[in-house]
Amino acid sequence: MLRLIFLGPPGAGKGTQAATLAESWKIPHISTGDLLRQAVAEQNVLGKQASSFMDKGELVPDSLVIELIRERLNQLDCQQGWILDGFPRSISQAQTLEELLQSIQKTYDFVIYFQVETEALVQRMLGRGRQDDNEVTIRRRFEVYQEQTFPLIDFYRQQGCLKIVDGNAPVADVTKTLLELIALSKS
Ligand code: B4P
Repeated sequence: MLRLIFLGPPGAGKGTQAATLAESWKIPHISTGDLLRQAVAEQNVLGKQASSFMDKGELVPDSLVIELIRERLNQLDCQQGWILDGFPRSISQAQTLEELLQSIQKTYDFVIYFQVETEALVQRMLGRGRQDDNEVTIRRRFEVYQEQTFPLIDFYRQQGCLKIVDGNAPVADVTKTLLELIALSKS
């Protein structure tokens, strides 16, 4: 059983690492970014509401994202754990998650904060070439991160569950560090 929250700036490697760890632990990788992009691709009601926020680099409104995550965490495959990638992204989302987990009598093992230098982040995202990876949107995503997501580092530090990982290292090295952290916490 493993429940993790991945926190970090845009392009920090949360999705990259979550995919690898989820596969080795056989647990779902729950990325709000991926779920939202899927809704946009399907052109469903949620996707139509979310796309304008995503294209501008803004956070999608809590009312939409929270419902999405509530439904996902209640699915059967989440019984054995999960990795939350990109949620929560604000103090209000973190508080909602605490309430949600309490209501289903679950908690998370710890929160991993991926620390990466800003210049490296910009280069990574420009190299990735997703629809929201243009320079204007990237700049706005960093501002939104500083304003709304960065305060979560203190929020989780105060709860004593924050682990900081150097996300500047090569992908395989970051994975190794994460696996060591998990092994240590389970020993
Ligand atoms: P996300 O999909 O979460 O996008 P991200 O933060 O840019 O991605 P991530 O950190 O996972 O980077 P990745 O591994 O791909 O969010 C997109 C948008 O969705 C948001 O702007 C927002 O609008 C909306 N949204 C999502 N969640 C929300 C929420 N909770 N509330 C409201 N709105 C929400 O890595 C990036 C690149 O770096 C890749 O190309 C990868 O190959 C490379 N890379 C990774 N690790 C590396 C390493 N160690 N070294 C070198 N390169 C590396």
